[in-house]
Amino acid sequence: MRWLKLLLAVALALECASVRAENGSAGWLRYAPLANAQPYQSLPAAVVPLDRSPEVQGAARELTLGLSKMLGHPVLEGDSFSTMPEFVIGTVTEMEHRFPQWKPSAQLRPEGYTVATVHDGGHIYWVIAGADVRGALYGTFHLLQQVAEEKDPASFLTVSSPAEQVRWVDQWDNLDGSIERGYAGPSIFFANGHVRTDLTRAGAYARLLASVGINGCAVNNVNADVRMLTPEMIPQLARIAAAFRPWGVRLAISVDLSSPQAIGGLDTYDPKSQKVIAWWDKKVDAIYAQIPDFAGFVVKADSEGQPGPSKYGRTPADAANMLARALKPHGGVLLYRAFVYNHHLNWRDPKADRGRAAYDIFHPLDDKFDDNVIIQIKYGPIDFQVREPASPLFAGLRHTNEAIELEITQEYTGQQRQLVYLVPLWKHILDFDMRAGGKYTPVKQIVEGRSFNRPLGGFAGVANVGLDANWLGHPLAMANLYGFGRLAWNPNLMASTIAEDWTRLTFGNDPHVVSTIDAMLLPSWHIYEEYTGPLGLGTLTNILGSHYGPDPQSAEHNGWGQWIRAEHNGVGMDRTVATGTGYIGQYPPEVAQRYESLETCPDDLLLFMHHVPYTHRLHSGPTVIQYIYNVHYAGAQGAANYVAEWKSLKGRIDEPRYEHVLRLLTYQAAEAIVWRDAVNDWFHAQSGIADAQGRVGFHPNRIEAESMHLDGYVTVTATPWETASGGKAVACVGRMECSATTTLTRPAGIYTIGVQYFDYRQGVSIYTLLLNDKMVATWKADNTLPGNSISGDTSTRFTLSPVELRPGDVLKVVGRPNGGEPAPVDYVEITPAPSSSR
Ligand code: GCW
Repeated sequence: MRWLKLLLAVALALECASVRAENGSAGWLRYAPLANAQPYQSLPAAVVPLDRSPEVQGAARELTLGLSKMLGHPVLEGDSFSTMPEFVIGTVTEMEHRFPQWKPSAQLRPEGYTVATVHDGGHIYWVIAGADVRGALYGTFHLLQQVAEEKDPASFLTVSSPAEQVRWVDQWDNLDGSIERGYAGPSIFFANGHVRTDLTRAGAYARLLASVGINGCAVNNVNADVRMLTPEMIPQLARIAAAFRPWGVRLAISVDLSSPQAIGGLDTYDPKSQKVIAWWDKKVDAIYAQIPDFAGFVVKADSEGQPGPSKYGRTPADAANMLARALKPHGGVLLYRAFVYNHHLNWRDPKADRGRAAYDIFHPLDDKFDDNVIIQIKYGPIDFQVREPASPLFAGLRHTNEAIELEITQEYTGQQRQLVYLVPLWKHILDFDMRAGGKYTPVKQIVEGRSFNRPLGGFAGVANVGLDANWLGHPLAMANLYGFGRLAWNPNLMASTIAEDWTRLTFGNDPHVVSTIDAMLLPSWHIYEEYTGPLGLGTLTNILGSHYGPDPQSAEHNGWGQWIRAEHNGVGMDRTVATGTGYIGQYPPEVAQRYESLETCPDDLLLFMHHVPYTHRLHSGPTVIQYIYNVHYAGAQGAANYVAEWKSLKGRIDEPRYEHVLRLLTYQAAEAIVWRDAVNDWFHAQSGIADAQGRVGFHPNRIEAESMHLDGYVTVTATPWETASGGKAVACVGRMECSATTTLTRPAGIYTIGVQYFDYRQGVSIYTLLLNDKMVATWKADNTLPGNSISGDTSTRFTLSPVELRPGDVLKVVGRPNGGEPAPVDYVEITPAPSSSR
């Protein structure tokens, strides 16, 4: 017995230590044992579900599981006749029946909940009552999260209703299991043209989504596969719907408008054709026969090569209404994406402007859409750039339902290899006051349906989680998925509140951990903007390929319309009404006036709205060109600081997640330097204006590989040139091994040696660093970066510190190519080691 007690104590102590190894699969639902469970000992130790719905049954299971784990004593399911204190979960109606003297303290909207205490028969019951069964589930998760954050039990008592009705995530999963713009492994839903047999992860995903109030998920790519609607697929989709159902997440799918022709054997897909209409009606009936709670369709049409109504001279309203009418009798909704534009624009035409497209196409159709159609609008007029203004279409539709589309997957914001907490960006857009009709009309209230009195509205977030254990690849990226759900429920929450909640749930309540991680999350959007594309330029990434590394030139001279119009004298898109594309005129007058004038246009959108000389002075003081240089240095420094900040957490969080994040942040710090130098060098070349602080193009600590003594290595040019230091690098082609050697001249001292090299997606080259013929380091180029060439997509750094160096020391980099990767090297950088590392 003594032994047993001892064992138990040891097990509990191990369990209590916040440093248990974790792989991130639990997300923010870890239910880690509380450091001090004392304040919660008075909570009931039994849970009673009042109905048999899967949602309420699931809620009861979740509560018993979560509380048992956190409080360290068993919490069990009770029975409804017990007179012991209990948690009671159900709908308001059921609760009023059980406790006739009780009423919710405020009116709940659908899916809302209240958590309250009821005194009955001398006992205190904790009531979790939903407006409906989903509400009861959301209330349960709310309570669990309050406990996990060690909040005062008095704060558990609340009344809460969702602001938005449609709170969906979209997944861009393909039937072959790949995910468009997914950065965390293959699809959790599909493989080899079918729905996966094992849908465990789909259920686990729905649980995470439910815990932040998400109520729908469109599971396949908006570039939809016509096979989604084949008779064989529908029962497979029904299995996903079944995995979602206990968590109140309704299944939706994206559809291809040409399906009646592509798989239906019709000779047309004209939305006005009677046979096409009949085809869709029948198809929708067939879906509902197997998936009675099916949520609806998402449609991408006439966009980036997708078929659409324009083929028959029909409008988006014709197509949307046709589908909406098929869905309507079953209670389904139709989300039609406003991301419709011509990607063959004429770059030479100064009036051409992709930014105008959504408004130009959809504004004239306002009041033509049925009431179960929702227009799904990307937050900005271009495409999820690091900064854009709020889309003018939000104020351009006043008789049409609207949803905002946000991108949780970090397509243009570092692809989950870099830390970018996107909630502040989303908040910035949601809080933006469009001044429609001269009134306070922030985007958040428009999509809520409040501003223009619409029956429906909401949020759609492109999430793209994958089979990676931790869902999104970067452990810190989960703050974005979490934050999306929280904002869709309540867009008035502050970014800092969301960050703190997420951090506590994900890494525990140690105040140093919480304050450190929050201090990293909160400025990270701005830092990323600084070292990529400031002043409204957009991300300045390679828009023709990976959307990852720097490549400002790729924006120009093509039909995609992400132009920045940088030339020798100036930069920026002139979108004014007076002299430009007229885009600014799409905003309500007060906003338009602010953007139109250089006097009032905010600096952070200046180059989105205006073309100005590089010497134009910003409101904040510096010239445009000097600002570009400055913030690239500031941003890269900001990214470098993350590493030190994170290191202060060693031992305070579990080792696997600590190490994983550290690796990513170390990589990010180096990638920020690649961005800094590429963008600055490119603007330097364009403008011919020197950096007033003498930094750009001047790197006294660098030794370029091409200037070293080369054995086997040959000099090659990077594409684009600015992504290698000095435009050049060396590659080992046709040899087993190559080397680059240099004799150092730096004064004796303690240094950090950085070797900048290129790590292709393919191949695992091996590098060795020798000092005076003695090996000091060796590493493998085994990262999976998005490219197979010498560019900013693949540039990366190996760092060794501290190293003692003397003048005359001989430093040699040896590269062994592998699998088509020629062990390329850009430069070696030797900087004094920080005193802390010595
Ligand atoms: O941002 C672009 C992406 C495409 C995507 C498209 C869209 C699914 O690069 O991959 O296609 O937007 O939103 O439809």
